[in-house]
Amino acid sequence: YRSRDLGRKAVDVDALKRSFLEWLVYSVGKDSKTATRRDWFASGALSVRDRVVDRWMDTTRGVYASDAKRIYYFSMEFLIGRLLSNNLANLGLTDACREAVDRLGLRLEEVLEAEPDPALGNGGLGRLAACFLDSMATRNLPAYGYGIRYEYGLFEQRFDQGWQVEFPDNWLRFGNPWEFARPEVLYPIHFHGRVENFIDTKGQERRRWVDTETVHAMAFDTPVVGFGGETINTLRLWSARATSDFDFHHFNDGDYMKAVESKVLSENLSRVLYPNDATAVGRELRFKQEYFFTSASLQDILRRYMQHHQNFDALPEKAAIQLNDTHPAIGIAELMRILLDIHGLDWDKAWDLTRRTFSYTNHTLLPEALETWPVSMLERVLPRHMQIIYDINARFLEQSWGRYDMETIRRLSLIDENGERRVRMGGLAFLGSHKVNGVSALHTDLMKRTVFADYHREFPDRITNKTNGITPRRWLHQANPALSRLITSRIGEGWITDLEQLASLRDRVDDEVFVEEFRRAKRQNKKRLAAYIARHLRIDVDVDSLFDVQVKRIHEYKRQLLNLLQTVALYNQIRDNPLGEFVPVTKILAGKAAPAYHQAKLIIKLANDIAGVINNDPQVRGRLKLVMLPNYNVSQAEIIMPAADLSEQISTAGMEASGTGNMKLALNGALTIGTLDGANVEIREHVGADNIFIFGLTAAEVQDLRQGGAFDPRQVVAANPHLKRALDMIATGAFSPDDPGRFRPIVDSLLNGDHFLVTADFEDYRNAHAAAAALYRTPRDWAEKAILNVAGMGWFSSDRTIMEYARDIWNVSPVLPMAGE
Ligand code: DL6
Repeated sequence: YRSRDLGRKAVDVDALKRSFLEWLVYSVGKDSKTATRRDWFASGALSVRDRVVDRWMDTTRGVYASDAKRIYYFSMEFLIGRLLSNNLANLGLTDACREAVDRLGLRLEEVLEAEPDPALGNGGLGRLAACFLDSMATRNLPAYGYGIRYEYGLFEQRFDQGWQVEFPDNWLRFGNPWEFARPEVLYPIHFHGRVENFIDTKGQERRRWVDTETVHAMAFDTPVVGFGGETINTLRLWSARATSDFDFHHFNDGDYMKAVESKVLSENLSRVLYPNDATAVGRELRFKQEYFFTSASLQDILRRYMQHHQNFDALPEKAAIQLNDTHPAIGIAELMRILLDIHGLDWDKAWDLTRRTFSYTNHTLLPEALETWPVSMLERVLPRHMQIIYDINARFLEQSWGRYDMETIRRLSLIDENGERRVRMGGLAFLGSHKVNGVSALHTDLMKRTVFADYHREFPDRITNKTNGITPRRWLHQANPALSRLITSRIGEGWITDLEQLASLRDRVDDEVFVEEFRRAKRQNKKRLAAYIARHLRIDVDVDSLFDVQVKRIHEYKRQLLNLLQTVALYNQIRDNPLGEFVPVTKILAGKAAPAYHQAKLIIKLANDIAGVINNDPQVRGRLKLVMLPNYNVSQAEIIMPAADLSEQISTAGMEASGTGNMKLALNGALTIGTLDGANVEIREHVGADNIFIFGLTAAEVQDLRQGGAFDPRQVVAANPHLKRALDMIATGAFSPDDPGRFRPIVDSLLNGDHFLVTADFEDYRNAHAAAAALYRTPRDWAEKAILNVAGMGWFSSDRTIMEYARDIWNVSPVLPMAGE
């Protein structure tokens, strides 16, 4: 197999330029005089797509020929980010394309920035899925991503007088040059109806789901380009289409409007991504979305499997289905239904095949995020699946009678009987999977000891840890060209696909030239971010100040509030000591709040109000700035991560399952200030305890403090003058003179209980900040630790994570593409 060329299409500068022009004229329908940047992006994307297709087919051919076991990654979210820059980088075509674009009189950056950022995810879970796609393709694993082609992605966030306002993200408005529509790949998805019992020809009692309402799922395929362009996998997203018979009787009745209305309603299934992160949604449409894409994907998988097989015996040897959280967990009941009702397998056989095929990743322990669905809704929307869930439950609990007390059995049951009866999707995912994994060592340990303790006792080998990772292609090679070039100049480019090679940078900390160049790269990235901030917010920030970054969803457990309180305390210190020598600090925050999460939105307003006061206070004289950037997304993250000096990972210990922003920042040479939570624990092990600022309560201490009942935030506040003053200012309107009581709910939440223990960790956090500032005074020492962070982060490549999944959960091996004739 020829690994360096990209198929039949030439990749030299002239050919690329010709291709750009051809697409522009004959497909976009413009000439170069009238073309907009968006037009150039479209023709560029189509030109690059051309250079992917031959390889894509080679990949498919290789997998078909070997009938290898495939990975199917089921996820409600794929937060893939822009593709043109990523695909160019992975194909090694960035320089040629830059030159071609240059000859057309354009700048490559302008073309890249014209691409809408596909926001088909909320945050960590969706971005992890995207990093995994990149790693699976790069490691030649035969893998498909399956999800939903939302017409509207995550909302666009703007600030109106400091308040978050949401705008629809109509990302497909100008078309999507990357996708291939597959109108022929169409599956019926059924809802509602009723279940009939009947006796089949063999005299067996069987069930049949009838009188359903049907929607079609139509496939759209996006090629997933592995690094080097050797393997090109597929992301298959489903779009809802009304079936032609859907509105048939309305048409017949002459009710045209009603017919159109029902068509529109049925197509709502793939209309919009629910903008919730770490909270279960609880809406029927959401549940239907979950079933919609899971059922379509299973039908697709079984169709593919049946091309090579006469029965289902080998299914678990040919298909590994990974459930990205419980969102697709209804797939377990769906596969059971298909095997039992359509193919007539007996229960034990069907259950054995199902369990060996599925595995499940848990991403959160937050009780509000654990999905449960009302039994009454399931009975109405998927009556046959509800029966199957009852059967799974009955067979499982049968083994528990006599061995456990009633309380334990109640906890083990798939049906939560407290109040309205509800199906526990975590339980279903656990029972229907052969492996269940957490996403960091601490998280997995807590899974065993808390939410899944009862199941873990029953199935002690099922839970396994797979600490998250990030793709070095997007998050270092592509996002940070300055540092990438420096690294490659010293150790070669092997690190791009073998990130552990970064370890050899440890030997460079005494190499003054290297250290100097490292600092220069960071400064260049800080300049780029400063320009971005100036462009978007008209705030000038000092490039030599300490860039202190907290970027992630706004959530009380992530404790942006702790950061803001420390900011106010620092502000007070500066004002109290007008002649004091302070390390200049630029605090940079970004993140979206779920539209119905009022406290989180109030925190955004507080950040903006504090920024308004601090940034305009002449007493501060540029020693402290606070920047809250609107509309945090993957593209913005690519500018922020390389520019950070300090990475804020300050969640209440035990609450952040893993975090992956923590990895992106450390890999780009930021020092972490953080709690011993999620993957921070492992980051400390890898970068060394001397190179990270750890503070605060541990997960065990958090648990003790909460259970002890003696924690009194008012006492803590009263005893800490810095904290008290900051809180008083917020409470009395120092930052909101137009509405002094605005932030009362925030202050009250801290004084009355402080569930997230912000006050408990405040002083330790402030001291950790003082230590960071002290270190920053000696740039050489800071740089050394930053280099040691980069050098220590190799293990956090998603290539490592994905190969662990492949070995321990999926039992899947790499497959090489096969060249066609
Ligand atoms: O595993 C990916 C990511 C973790 O890094 C975060 O710590 C965790 O909060 C996040 N979870 C979600 C929402 N979960 N649900 N359901 O995004 O997963």
